[in-house]
Amino acid sequence: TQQTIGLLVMAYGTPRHLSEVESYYTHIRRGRKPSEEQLNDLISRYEAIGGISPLSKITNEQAKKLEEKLNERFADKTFKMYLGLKHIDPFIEDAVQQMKDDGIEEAVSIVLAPHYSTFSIKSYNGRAKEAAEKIDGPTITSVESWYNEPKFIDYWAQELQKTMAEMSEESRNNSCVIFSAHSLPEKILQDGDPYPDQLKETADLIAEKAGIDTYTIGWQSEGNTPDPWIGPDVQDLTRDLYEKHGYQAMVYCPVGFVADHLEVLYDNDYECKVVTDELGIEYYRPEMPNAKDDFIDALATVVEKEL
Ligand code: FEC
Repeated sequence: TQQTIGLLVMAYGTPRHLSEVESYYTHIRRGRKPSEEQLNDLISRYEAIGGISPLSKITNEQAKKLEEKLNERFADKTFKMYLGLKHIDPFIEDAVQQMKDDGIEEAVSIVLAPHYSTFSIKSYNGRAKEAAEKIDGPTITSVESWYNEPKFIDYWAQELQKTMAEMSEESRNNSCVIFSAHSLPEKILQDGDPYPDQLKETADLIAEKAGIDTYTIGWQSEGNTPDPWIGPDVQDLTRDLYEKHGYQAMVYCPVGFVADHLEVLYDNDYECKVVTDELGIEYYRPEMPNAKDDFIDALATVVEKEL
């Protein structure tokens, strides 16, 4: 008989309607309600990208296609996908419960974010395992990171080359690529968190593959808290690079994310563009992986290697 394996796909989650923004934001803030001002600020950012984030639809599509791709690859196994979100339903714990209810004994999990950090991947995987232990649920094998998967590197190298090909020769010769990920509080660095090194390695691999010499890494979307966050922030970095080198074009590659969502559509496409417009230089941002076949193929390869 065919073995059925649970495929637990975990992702950040996003409100599906503006009415869900408050509970979502409260969950991100670990139960503390945002102030009226903070809430309105977040709502206005969602409104600025068209009313609500496309992330929910994209995450569902990515997860569904990954399940299909794995089922095509393995003749002797059946993968059944369960979506588990960090900050909105279906929560990670709901997905684990559903696997148990469906009689799943073995599962493999992957987070739709490439780089490992104690603040991100560790918390997703920890919640999944804890939930499974509590209910004597499935045994879960977790992918810890996939920031250097060659097919993932190829995806970005190709998109970056496409973007470079759209530029005039003069702009191309006067451009700088900024590879970025979500910033995290600086305190993670004290315990040797691998997050910044992994971002650097992703950047080096993509740049090498794409034949890019002028690039750097930066951090974006930092939270609204009093602690210091890892920098340089991409907006400050843009100004700095322009002042020092006079680049005529900036190419933003938010490789710490995998979809079009608020942190890319607003923090890059609006906020970084405000800076490039002010400096009178060109703004470029290659297409995000979303549910494109090459990217899903990369994720399937990552899961396959874990089995
Ligand atoms: O709705 C959308 O389209 C965007 C969804 C979204 C993604 C995302 C990814 C990451 N975050 C990470 C860490 C933090 C930390 C804080 C934090 C705050 C927010 C807020 C919103 C939000 N994040 Fe997020 N993040 C997304 C959305 N994030 C909204 C709250 C308002 C704001 O600060 O802008 C700070 C929490 C605190 O207050 O203590 C830390 C990391 C990632 C990338 C990895 C992953 O996807 O898990 C890390 C997508």
